[in-house]
Amino acid sequence: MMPYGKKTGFIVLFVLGMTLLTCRTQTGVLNTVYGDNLLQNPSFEENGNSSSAFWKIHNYPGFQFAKDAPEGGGEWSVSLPSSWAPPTVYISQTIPTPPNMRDFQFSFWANNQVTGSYGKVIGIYPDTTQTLVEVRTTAEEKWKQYVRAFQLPTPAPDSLRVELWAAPTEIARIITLYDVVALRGVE
Ligand SMILES: [Ca+2]
Repeated sequence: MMPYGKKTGFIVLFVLGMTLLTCRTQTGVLNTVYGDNLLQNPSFEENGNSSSAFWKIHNYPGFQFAKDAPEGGGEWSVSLPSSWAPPTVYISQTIPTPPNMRDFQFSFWANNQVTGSYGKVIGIYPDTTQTLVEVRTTAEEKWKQYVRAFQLPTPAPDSLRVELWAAPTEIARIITLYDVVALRGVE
């Protein structure tokens, strides 16, 4: 019969081994499918308060938030009003292009009353810019997630700018809510 100490040691080692195996599998899934979100403040909030940190607001002095968010999006979202065509109101965040990354996934949640608001990723070169992906939303009047994959052109741009635009419309007081914006490298 196996001595008590040796048996306990075997069980401890077995459990430890299984735990390590499980952790490695979970990490492997995270690493091989999608990397971490490259954007800062993707949910427009910090410690339960709304926040525009890391985002640049264009042509909208009365920047607002809505206490409305999709599942997993905390409490707040950003609220952009419609403007007459061509649209002028948008927010953006620019990041340096990560080295050795070519394939990306761009995703966001939107809740809007009219079709036409859109998110896009722009590649920025020293003397020009290029739209890499543009995702138009549909009129849902409820939260919907939009996901799109794209690949960097060659040569790769110096930086990437994520833009979220309000819809162009003549109807007053139409707003688009955005939340949980993500730009991830696909490995
Ligand atoms: Ca949020």
